[in-house]
Amino acid sequence: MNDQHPKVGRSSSPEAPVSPHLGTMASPSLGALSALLRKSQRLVITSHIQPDGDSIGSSLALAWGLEKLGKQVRILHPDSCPEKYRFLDPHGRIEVVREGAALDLAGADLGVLLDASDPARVGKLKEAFFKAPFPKVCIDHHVSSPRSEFLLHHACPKAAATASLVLQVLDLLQVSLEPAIASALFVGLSTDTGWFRYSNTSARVFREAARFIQAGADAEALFSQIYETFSLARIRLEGVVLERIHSEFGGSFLWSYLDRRTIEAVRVPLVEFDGLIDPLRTIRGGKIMALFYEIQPEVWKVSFRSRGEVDVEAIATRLGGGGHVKAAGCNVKGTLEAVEKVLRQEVAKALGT
Ligand SMILES: [Mn+2]
Repeated sequence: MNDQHPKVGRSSSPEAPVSPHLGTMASPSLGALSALLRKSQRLVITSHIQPDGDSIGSSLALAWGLEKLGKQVRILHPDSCPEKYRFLDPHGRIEVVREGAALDLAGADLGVLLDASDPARVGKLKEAFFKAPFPKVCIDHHVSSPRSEFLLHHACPKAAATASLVLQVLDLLQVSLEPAIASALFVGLSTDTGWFRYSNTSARVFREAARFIQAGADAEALFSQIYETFSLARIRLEGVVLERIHSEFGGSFLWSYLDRRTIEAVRVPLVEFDGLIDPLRTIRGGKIMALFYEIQPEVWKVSFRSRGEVDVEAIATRLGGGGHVKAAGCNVKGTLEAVEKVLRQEVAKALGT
């Protein structure tokens, strides 16, 4: 699930001034980062576990852009690409690292982490990437404090997607958008904004989207690839989620669950669970939405969404997870009843009841 995605409220501060060349004015730190990218020759790009449209699109677009400048680029991801995004990478440029596999990264001269900053978020790549001798940079749009692991850490929570930041980098590097790059970035931007519906969908997002379309991204085809290619099993699983919706606190708290037995019976891989919570967000009166699914016996991954003022990040953080005000997640151990109980207490606090 895209729990780590900002679906933050619209910023009240004015947007950065628009420059005709760059589309948007890049920050000095992105300038320094781009200069470092330009100087480097052999780069390793990585991103977070449970890859989403933004991590995949941003990784591919940056790699292709850097290759246009004659650089050698490897993309290493800790988890495999969900089926719906495979079309973006027909030649298998993204290498998925196997557990315990030996990785020779000695020849690289720069590591780039995209769409995350916490080393724990790169899963099984953590050791290989962070212990490698090359300097590391980070390009991310999540709220985070500066981290010593990075020579340069560009965290821009105002950006709707990492794809927006990669666009700025490519502009600074004067890499022109070609259809494949534009499509990959369009996927990052469109999926992180819930196809231009979430509150992070700013005017700037539409300006960037317009550039991607202009450069050859086909919005209809991309939409169809991402949102209209579910397996029958995945849709049936959504049926189970819908059937099990519980409504509590006068309809303010809506939740559903998928237990181990159900998950094993349907044979839908966890990577395809993305979006299962979305229908809960569409119910009138809902303030906090939660979907819990049992990823291991008595270990539940809980995804939260909020509508209105409730901060679900605060709930997730108290339970050892994190995320954003409107989308967050955590893991909770115990029986379904125990998890429900914990959640109910937290929701009661958050709703002030
Ligand atoms: Mn993102």
